[in-house]
Parts: sequence; structure tokens; C-alpha cells
Amino acid sequence: MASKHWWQEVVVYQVYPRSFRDSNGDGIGDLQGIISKLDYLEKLGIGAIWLSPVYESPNDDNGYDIADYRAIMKEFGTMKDMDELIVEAKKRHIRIVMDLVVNHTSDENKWFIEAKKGKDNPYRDYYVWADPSADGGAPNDLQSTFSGSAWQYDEKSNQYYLHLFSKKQPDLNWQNPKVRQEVYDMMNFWIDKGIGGFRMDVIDLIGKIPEKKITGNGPQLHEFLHEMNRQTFGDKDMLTVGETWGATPEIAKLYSDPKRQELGMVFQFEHVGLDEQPGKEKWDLQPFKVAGLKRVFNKWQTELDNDGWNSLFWNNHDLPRIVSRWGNDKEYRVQSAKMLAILLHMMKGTPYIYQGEEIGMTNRKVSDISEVSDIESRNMYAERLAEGYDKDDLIHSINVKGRDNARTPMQWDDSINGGFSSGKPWLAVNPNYKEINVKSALDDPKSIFYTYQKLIQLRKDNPIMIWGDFELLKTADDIFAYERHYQGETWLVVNNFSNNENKLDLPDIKPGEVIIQNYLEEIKSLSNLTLKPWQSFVVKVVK
Ligand code: TEU
Ligand code: CA
Repeated sequence: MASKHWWQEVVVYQVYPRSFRDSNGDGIGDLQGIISKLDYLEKLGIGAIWLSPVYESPNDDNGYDIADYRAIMKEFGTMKDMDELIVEAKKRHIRIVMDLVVNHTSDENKWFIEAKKGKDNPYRDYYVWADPSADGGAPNDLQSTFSGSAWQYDEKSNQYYLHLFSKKQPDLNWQNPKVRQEVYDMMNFWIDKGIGGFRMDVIDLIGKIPEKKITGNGPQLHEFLHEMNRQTFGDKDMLTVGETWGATPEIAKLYSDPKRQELGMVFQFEHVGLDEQPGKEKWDLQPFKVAGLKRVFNKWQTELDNDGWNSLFWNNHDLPRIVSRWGNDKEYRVQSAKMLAILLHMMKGTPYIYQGEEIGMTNRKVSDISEVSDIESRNMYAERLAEGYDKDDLIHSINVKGRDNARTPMQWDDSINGGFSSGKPWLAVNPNYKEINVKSALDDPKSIFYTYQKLIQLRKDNPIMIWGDFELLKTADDIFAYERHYQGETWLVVNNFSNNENKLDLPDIKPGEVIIQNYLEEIKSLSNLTLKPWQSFVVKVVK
């Protein structure tokens, strides 16, 4: 058994700084705003913050386009504020995990400004350039994740540069050892500041070979990550998590098997694609089925063994709110949000909470593209409208899947703008803030917040939650039930993933003490038990 690490035991909380808390009334969340809410996060019990990018950036993609890796975005504050955040968090046993966006930079990064000056510039090879194809067009038909060609023409040199995201996010050339050294030096600069680790943005892309149209999982990907490990965090116990879209359990082991000295864990998205049509894009919806979720989670829970480590998440800043997506954000908002929390946190892996998830924040609805800020949604809308798609269908897809759903400001109380800002928020606050907010959650002992708080405390007290084996049980389709086993102890986790009642029949399992639940019920027997809508409970099994 591999050695144990703090980052397997904690729960991580993701902060999207622009939308967390605005301290100075300019409508944009900032570092002092985060510092002012650390006591709240300590009360929740988390052990690390994944901080979405706070570096200098023109914000074409809200900070995922970095102009200077060693400077703080002016709207967010100063390096002094950043140092203060690290220190103040540490006092509360919270480590700061930085977002490392090194597949690409901003086109306003000084490396790219130099590179654009011409083919002889020493920074030219920091990026990926290619000559036009024979017909004078783009070198090949690689597509950007944010719609359209991944190649942008540069008139000055009559070459194209690669951008797998927006054209203001030119891709770095990882084949160039100088680029790799720059990245490692920059990582060490942050490590020396006392941070707790790195979340690595689209790290699966750094081994790309664009001329062969290879983007994810390129041949040198793992060689680069091993080199990074050796040159930066390898001898420190840091949380390192790779955003790995195309990972299978086999690929996840390549990243996170401790023997290979690459990353600590993966953040993979197989379950996230369950409501999209296979082979199509996230906008092309299909109904979600619990059976699919069970299949995917079961696979990941059982196939990683101890040769790798996984993240557990429903949400991040790119995904719609889970209670609106697969729960019920109307009559069962509270029950379904609690069920989703219990189901996730009782599995094996490191749980992540995305800001607002702990109070059951929901998706927001727009009726026109003018209300949409996110570049991914806007580009898709423009492209598909030109292709003849129906406008209402496109707005529907954005309402269901768009990234702004996660990015509306955090709802702190029922005062104007939900207590996020005294000014005009950069993105409108969800109008339901009067009902759904932190203050009312803290005032109500039965709120979703206290279920999350309890799950985090249980994790601190019960090694079975971290290290136990996972076994899926056979039940009705809409019931997701599993056991965890550890050192002779067994916990049973039951979730009714449905608006309807469902029958659970596990006559051979004798329920003991209730660990946590979302209805106040005595669980005396598991023979022919009628589960209420979204009912969830965890019991010790009596042997
Ligand atoms: O996301 C990677 C990514 O591929 C997403 O764009 C994804 O396809 C989509 O948003 C799914 O909803 C990371 C960051 O998390 C994202 O915010 C950035 O925009 C992107 O990389 C580029 O840095
Ligand atoms: Ca501000």
C-alpha cells in the first residue's frame, strides 16, 4: 500500500475569485474578499482551496489566459494580498492550491509579444507555428474547443499559430526545453511562497503534436510530467491534480501511480459526459440515466486500486450546478442536494466542493445571448446560429450547460446583490439569492451546509471513508447503493436518485447505527423498505 498523504484526507473547496466576494465595490470579487470569508470556510471544515487563476490577465477567458505568471491581476489585488491569503489560510489549516495554466498563455504575455515579432525572435519557438497549407489556408483542420479553427493567421510572418482555446490563448510549445524550464522556475517561485499545490489546467494537452492532429495524451506527456515532478514539487508533499479530460482508469494510473513520480491525482470527467450525445459536443443533450452514472462510478471506484488516486466532484467553474442538473432544484432542492453530497463524499477519492454547492446554489436562466458572458457559450452560439440552428434551442443548451451557471456571484445573504458586492456585479446575481444564501443556511440547522460540514467532519474521524474498498450493490435502477469495507468494518450507503419512491430490498444486510441521512428516519430493516424521493442514508452494517 502506497503511503498516505494529507491531500487524500482533506476536502478541497474551489474558489472562483471573480465571483466569490467583492471587498471594494467594483463588482469584481477579489483576494481581500476571499480573506474575509476564510472563517466561513474554516467552519465548513475544508483543508485546501483550489484557487482559480488570479494572475495578470486580459480576461478573454476569465484568467485562464495569463499575461504574467508572477503578478496578480489588478482587479483582484496585489502580491501582498496574495501572501496574506496564504498566511491567513494556513492559520486556519487551509492550504492554497494554485491553478497552473501552462498549456497556453495569453497573447498579451510578454513571451508571445516577443514571439510575434518574427521568425528569428528568441521567443518564437515558445509557441507553435506552422506554414499555411498548399491552398494557403490553415495548416490543418484542428478545431478550437471554443469553436472554429485552432489556427490563427499572422500576417507579418505568413504563418499560423496554434490556439486550442480562444485565439487570445496561444498554445505553448512544450517540445522546447526552454519553455519547460520557464514553467518549472515559475512553479518554484510559487512553491517558495508556501502554497499547498497545483491544479493543472488541461494538462493532458501539453504533449500535443499538432501536425499529426494529436492533442490529448501525446507521446511525451508523461515524460514531461515526470520531469516537472523532479524539478519542482517532487520532494514536497503537495497536492497536485491534473485536469485530464480523456482519462481512462489505465491512463489515470500513468498520471497518479506514486511509483511513476508524476502527479498526485487526476480530475477526470467521464461521468460529466453522461447527459450529452456520444461523439457530439456538450451542447447536444440527451437524458441522464442513473444506470449510466452507476456504471461509470463503479468502474472508477474499482479499477484504480491503490495504483492511483481520483477526485470526486459534481461541479467546477465550467459545469452547470449539480442540483439543477441531476437533482431537483424545485420541490426537492434541499433533499436532492444533500443526497448528491452524501453519494459523492462517501466514495473513494478526494472530494471537491465548488463555491455555492454547499448551500445548494442553482443554475440561472437567460433569455438572450446579451446576458451571456462566457466565451465558450458566445462562440458556440455565433457559430451554430450561422450554421442555421434554432436560436431558442441554442439558448436552451446554454441554460442547461453553459459555464455562466457556475459563475454567478456567491450568495452570502439576502441584502442587495446577495451580499456579494455593493456595486454592480460583473455578472448578474441569481434572483433566488433572497431564499438561497449563506446566512440563511447557517441559521438553519437542517440546511444543506450542515450536511456538507458533517460529511467533512466524518471524513476526519473515519478512515473507512478515505481508504475503504468500494462495492456496488444490485438494486432498482434509480437506487444507487454501495458498501465501503475497511478493517473488518462495513458501511452501507443508500441513495434514492429519483423524484419518486422506490423499493429497496436488501434482507441480508442488518443495519446498525445511522452515520448520516437526509430524512430523520429510523432504519430498522432493509427488507422491502420504501425510500422517499431523494432519500439518502449511511448506516454501519451489523455483522
Ligand atoms: O477547461 C478545459 C476545457 O476543455 C473546457 O473548456 C471544457 O471543454 C468546457 O469548458 C467544458 O464545459 C480548462 C478550464 O477549466 C477552463 O475554464 C478554461 O477555459 C480552459 O481550460 C482553457 O484554459
Ligand atoms: Ca473588487
